[in-house]
Amino acid sequence: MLFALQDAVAPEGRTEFWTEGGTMWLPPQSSTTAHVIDSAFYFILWSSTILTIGVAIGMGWLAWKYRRKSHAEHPRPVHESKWLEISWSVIPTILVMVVFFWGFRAYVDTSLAPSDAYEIRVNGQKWFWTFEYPNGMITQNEVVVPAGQPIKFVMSATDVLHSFFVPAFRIKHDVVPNRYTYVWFDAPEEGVYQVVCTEFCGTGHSNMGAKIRVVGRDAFYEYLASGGGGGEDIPPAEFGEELYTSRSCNTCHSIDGSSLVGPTWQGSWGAERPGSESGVVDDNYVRQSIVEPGAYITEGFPPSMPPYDFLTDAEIRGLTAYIREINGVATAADTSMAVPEPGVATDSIATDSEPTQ
Ligand code: HEC
Ligand SMILES: [Cu+2]
Repeated sequence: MLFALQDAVAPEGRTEFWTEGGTMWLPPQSSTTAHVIDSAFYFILWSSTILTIGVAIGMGWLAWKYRRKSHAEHPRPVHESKWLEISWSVIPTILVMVVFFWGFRAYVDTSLAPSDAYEIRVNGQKWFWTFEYPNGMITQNEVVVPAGQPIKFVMSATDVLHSFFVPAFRIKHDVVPNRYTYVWFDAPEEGVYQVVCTEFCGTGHSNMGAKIRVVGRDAFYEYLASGGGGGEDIPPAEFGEELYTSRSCNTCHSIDGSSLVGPTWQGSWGAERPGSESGVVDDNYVRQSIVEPGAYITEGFPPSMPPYDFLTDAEIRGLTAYIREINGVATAADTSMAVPEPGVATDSIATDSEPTQ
């Protein structure tokens, strides 16, 4: 059973998860509010540790001291001790009040986003995360944000309950269909931070991760202006291979012949699709399947593919080239640079010749 569950996720499409740095207990504190959460955690951890050890030692000592020493011995009745009773009521009350105010402060700090926070919409779906910027740009499983700027995520889900957790930022919140929930953070350091889904949401749950890339302000605006695109400097089929994971096609389409939520791409090129406009899997069929999946439903599969109408032409071209490549029918244009660098002859890229300079 366990193996069957693992097999349901294409192995080549597995998300890498990692943590770096931090202490034995916790990952590094990479947001401005992380230390409030940690200090409350450490206070509870150490006061519980001290109390537990104290109670255990006291218990052992009393058990030893008041053990029955002979059969003739009769225990004397114990009378109340006011001081003892007051202290075991008052000390724990003080402790829990400290924990309450400490925790409340951490809660308020992490729940109320500053009013100048930059808003990004987040959508959770089996089994990937989609991010939408204020300018309409959409990315999957990766979101780029500026360092030193409060960022507010307005989150919702398409299908079932998910939970958005960024360990290094100490933020975590349920992501629910038909309702908005929020998290915010301010990450002062540039770097890459792991997001995990921490609510069991189906077979692909353990593979439902995303990365938050915190970059400098200039790099961020450059990224926004570029539309998050890329793909200009690699062959289309290679770009398509990247998109296969970064756009989460891999959560539903395998390339090894196994059926996931959607049909496998292995052997699909040129396959007959009776009733569709072109009748076979070709350029137009793939484009329509991506942009308007509801227009034709492949027999035997649910109509559960989300429309990817926000992909650029270059991205659709890349994905189509990639599908051709894994079917062994890639064209020369699929596997070579579409736009040669200025001043470089195309065949010097195609062959392995030494750079002439
Ligand atoms: C949530 C699951 C899901 C995701 C994510 C998904 N698809 Fe699909 N896809 C499906 C399902 C289910 C079908 C079959 C039903 C249909 O035709 O809409 C399908 C059908 C297709 C087909 C037609 C396949 C055939 O053999 O007839 C293509 C091509 C396709 N998807 C491409 C993509 C691309 C490219 C991506 C990523 C950008 C993607 N899909 C992401 C679920 C998904
Ligand atoms: Cu999930």
